[in-house]
Amino acid sequence: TLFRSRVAVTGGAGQIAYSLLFRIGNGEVFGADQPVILQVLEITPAMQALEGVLMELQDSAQPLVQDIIATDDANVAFKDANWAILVGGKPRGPGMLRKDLIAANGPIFVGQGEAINNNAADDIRIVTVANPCNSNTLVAKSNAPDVPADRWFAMTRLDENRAKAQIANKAGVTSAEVTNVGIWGNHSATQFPWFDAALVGGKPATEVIDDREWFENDFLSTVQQRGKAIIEARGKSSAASAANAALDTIRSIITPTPEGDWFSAAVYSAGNPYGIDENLMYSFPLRSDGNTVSIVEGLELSDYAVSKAKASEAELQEEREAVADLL
Ligand code: NAX
Repeated sequence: TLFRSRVAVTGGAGQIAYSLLFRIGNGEVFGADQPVILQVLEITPAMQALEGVLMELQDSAQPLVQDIIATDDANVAFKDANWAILVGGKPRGPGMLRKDLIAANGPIFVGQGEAINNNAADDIRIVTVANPCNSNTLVAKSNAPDVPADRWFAMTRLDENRAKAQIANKAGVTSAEVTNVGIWGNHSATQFPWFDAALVGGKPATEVIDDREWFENDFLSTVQQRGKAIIEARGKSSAASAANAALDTIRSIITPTPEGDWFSAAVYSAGNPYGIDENLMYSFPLRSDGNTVSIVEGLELSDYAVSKAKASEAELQEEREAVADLL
């Protein structure tokens, strides 16, 4: 069946969108036969740059793209949208603390939450990329009371993909062989890329790579600090890999998860079976039946893993404090 999706993307003139928009237009996410309408939001000063991106989108002549709407009005961007990919936000400036970034971005997500609430289609689902993505999503969600809690996702898939790549590299296999990696907590340096249940070619990763020291030190810090390493190498933050992870996230949400495996994204934590604070956007291992996404139950966490998961929870609680007046 044809399902014409209206896909709203914010931050359309930015570097992630420069990869994301074209790949959505290619049919990589919603299907090679599924038409899409792109609804792209920018701030007024970036509308000229966005115009250039639109010209390039037109010049790509992608058969699935039925229409492209460019706007600086969130009510227009989210009108009847089936998906909203929230990429736009204020970047972290020099000397800016995480707390300052949260405070600077909070108000943006109040307005976007309201605009989603008032305009989006009934089946709207939201994936937030813009940092701090967990707390931005919490703010937007709090300002969109009519949108069910299970529609909101904040992206930790790039972290998952980075973790898989590190394990694959160490084991000398391709990433496709690595499954059951889970990201717990915040998309930040406190995230916990959980490796205890990870499999390499179906065997425990911790047996294939018999080096706990590596997992707890090099692996953990490489994944946690990867964003920074890319900025140092490239002079700009990760963009193509971030767009790729956003597409992976959507694909995982709308596709039944392979038997026994899981994927990660931050979801609203109410009712989670792991004793995490119930009012956070917190990343857990998830499964989808192709429509509904749920937290994987019954995973056994070591004391070490619990302490890591709790540390990230504590950071998210602090972030929530910083935006308390917007919730
Ligand atoms: P850019 O600075 O290149 O683009 C951001 C765009 O957002 C700009 O064009 C800006 O004008 C626009 N914007 C700002 N406020 C807006 C608003 N209120 N409405 C609509 N658009 C608005 O950043 P880019 O490299 O594309 O990164 C975008 C976001 O992704 C950043 O917040 C970044 O921190 C975050 N990331 C998140 C990742 C994740 O794994 N969750 C990884 C990659 C990336 O760092």
